[in-house]
Amino acid sequence: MKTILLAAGLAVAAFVQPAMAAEFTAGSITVSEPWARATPPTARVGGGFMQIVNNGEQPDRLVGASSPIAPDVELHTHVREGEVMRMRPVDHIDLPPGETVSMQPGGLHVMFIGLEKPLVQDEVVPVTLEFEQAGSLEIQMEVRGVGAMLRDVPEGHQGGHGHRGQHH
Ligand SMILES: [Cu+2]
Repeated sequence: MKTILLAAGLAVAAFVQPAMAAEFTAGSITVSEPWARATPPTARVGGGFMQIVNNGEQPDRLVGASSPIAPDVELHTHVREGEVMRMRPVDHIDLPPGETVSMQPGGLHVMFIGLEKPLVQDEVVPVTLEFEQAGSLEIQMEVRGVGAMLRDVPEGHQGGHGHRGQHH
C-alpha cells in the first residue's frame, strides 16, 4: 500500500512540473512562470506574479490585465514610505527591448480586487494581459501556497502595513 501511495505521489509531482515551467508568448513578449498566491477564505484581494521578457527590438508596455476571478485587476508596484512598503497602482509597466522584468512579491505585481472566492493552491487562474505592441495574451497562473513569501500580504491594501510607520 505504501508503495502505491508513493508512486501516486511521484506521478502527481511529474504532472505538476511542466505547469511550473509554463511559458506564454505573443509577438516579441514571453511570459514565464506566472503564479498567484493562495488567499485566506475571507480575503477579497490577491496577487499575481511572473517574468516578462521582451525579445524584440522595440519597447513595449504592459498596460492592463483582466480575469474572470475578479471584477477589477490592477497593475501595482511597491513604494517605500519610511519603514513601510506600500502598494500603489501604476497605469503601465515598461518592457525595454532585450530585458526581463520580474513581477514578484514585494515589487511589481498584478492585483486581483474583489475576489469572488479564495485562490486555492494548485488551481489555475486564467488572466488576460494587454500589451501596447504585442496585443492581448491569455496566460494561466498556477496558485501557490499562502506561505510563500508572506511579506507581500494583500492586507497592505487596507493599510495593514502602515501601523509601524513613523512619520518624521
Ligand atoms: Cu497590490
